[in-house]
Amino acid sequence: MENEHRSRMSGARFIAETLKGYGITHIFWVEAILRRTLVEMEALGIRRVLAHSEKAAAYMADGCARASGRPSVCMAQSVGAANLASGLQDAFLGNSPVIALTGFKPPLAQYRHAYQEILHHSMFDSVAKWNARVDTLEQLPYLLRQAFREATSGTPGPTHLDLLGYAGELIDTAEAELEVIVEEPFTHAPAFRLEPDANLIQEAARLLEAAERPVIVAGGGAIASSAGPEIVALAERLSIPVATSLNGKGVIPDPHPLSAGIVGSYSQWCANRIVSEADLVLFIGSHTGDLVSHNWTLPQSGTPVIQIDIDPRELGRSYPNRVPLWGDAKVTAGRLAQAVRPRARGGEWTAYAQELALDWRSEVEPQRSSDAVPIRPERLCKELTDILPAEAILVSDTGFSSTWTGTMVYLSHPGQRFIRCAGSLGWAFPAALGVKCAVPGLPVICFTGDGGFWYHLSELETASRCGINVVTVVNNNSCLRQCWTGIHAAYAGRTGKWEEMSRFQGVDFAQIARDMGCLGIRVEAPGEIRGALEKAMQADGPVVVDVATDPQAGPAPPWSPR
Ligand SMILES: Cc1ncc(C[n+]2csc(CCOP(=O)(O)OP(=O)(O)O)c2C)c(N)n1
Repeated sequence: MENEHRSRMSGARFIAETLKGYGITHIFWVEAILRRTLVEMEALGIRRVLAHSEKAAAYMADGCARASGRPSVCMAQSVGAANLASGLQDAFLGNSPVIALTGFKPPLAQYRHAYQEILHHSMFDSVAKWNARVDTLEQLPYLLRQAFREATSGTPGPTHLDLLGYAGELIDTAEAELEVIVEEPFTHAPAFRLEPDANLIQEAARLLEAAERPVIVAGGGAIASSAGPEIVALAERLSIPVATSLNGKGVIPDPHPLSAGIVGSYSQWCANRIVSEADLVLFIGSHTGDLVSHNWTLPQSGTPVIQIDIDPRELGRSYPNRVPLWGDAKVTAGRLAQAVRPRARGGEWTAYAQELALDWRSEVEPQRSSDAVPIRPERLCKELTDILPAEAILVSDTGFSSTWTGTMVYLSHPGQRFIRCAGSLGWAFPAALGVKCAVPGLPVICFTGDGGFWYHLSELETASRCGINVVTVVNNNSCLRQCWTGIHAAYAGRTGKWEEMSRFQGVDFAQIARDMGCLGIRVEAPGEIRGALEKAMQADGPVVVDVATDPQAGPAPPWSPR
């Protein structure tokens, strides 16, 4: 940080060069924010993706970050800040390194009814790991680098910088002596691959060797750390079944004999049973929240637990740890795999776990191959499994969408990836656009219900305008199907217009897609799905495959030990 490395430059130039240096390739925003910076970005070759809402811009950045393993940036002006904050919720829940930039009016405008201005800063407290205000350009170099450090280190997550000026203009038009510094470790997440304590590795290895019914539960942290090969190696050395959370799907290929399936509330019953019967659980990169544990009933209380996490504050949060392993998932699973003495558990446990997984598959196969009209979502998932390219990324919305894709689409190639909404309905479509921006050469397929797709339909125009060629498959049952059970329970036998709480008018999304400049294909019979998907995968533009499915079809309720 010698003075001679500094030069006089505008905030705009500084921000654009710094983002470029950190590897930012795309910017997702809604006008009007940091206009001069956007001009500088164009000159530096950063792709500018103008979205139709701030929430969608945040989702795009989120998808881009999750797919690339690098920070991604979204921006909004002051009156759009609340919308942007609402969009950061999924990045926060999904541990995604999104950096959000907003503007705020100067102090003299505050507290006196300034046009379009509220105190929005604290809205980011709940959705950002770190939330700071930039009052002068001189602060910016420190705070911008801090935003990257905070986003990428430990458990990744969103950060927010609020810049002076409703559009941040008092920062980007200002000039100062500045130096562009890029700290390489924080250009990606994980920023550091922390080594675990060697003694604790030995302790964990002995416990794993001695257990009769061990199981691994791998979460999103395992995916973020690319720990799949090490986890599979460890599992194979000790013949340990591997269950995953939805976020962990893909850690082990679905057809692998040690794959136990998806555990939790949106799950396959085989995985829930295997985890409930385990005598030792190794959590790897899992937040052990209510979804993966089916409301903390899996594993059963009292089951010994070993946990690997990049953030020591997670070790034992919901399950006291027999051995806590603070470290990067990939490195730590690799160390464990080296430390254990191979044990072919040939015995009953592995065979039993395999049998349960196969039983689950046989049980759902009739639905997966069903020729029924209207189409069963399981059949749609089977067709997706069959056409999914070896390097494809499947992006799923929340609710039944993630249950259908998580449990009924089988990933058999190590290059196939699954990225799922952390909970905000409507996330998948804009997020998939961000994913595609991160990996333009790979096929990206979005799976959403119609309820989810309605949220951000306008981004079809963005996809078409910016040439973001995502294939969006709409499981169109003209209703919010997941809500039916709760709605019927609320009626508790009373008569009334329950449909008003969840039914939509039937709409042909393929037609809407065509009107927005995309290719639209409507599917109404099971036999048409395959051809439609193949055509979509070959298309030279964004595609919507609108599949009319059976509103009566819902996944089986989760298996519970209670
Ligand atoms: C922002 C937000 N609002 C509401 C919900 C609650 N919710 C979860 S799933 C769901 C219905 C989803 O409907 P659709 O996308 O059509 O899929 P389906 O259940 O019909 O398969 C709703 C309303 C949510 N998860 N997120």
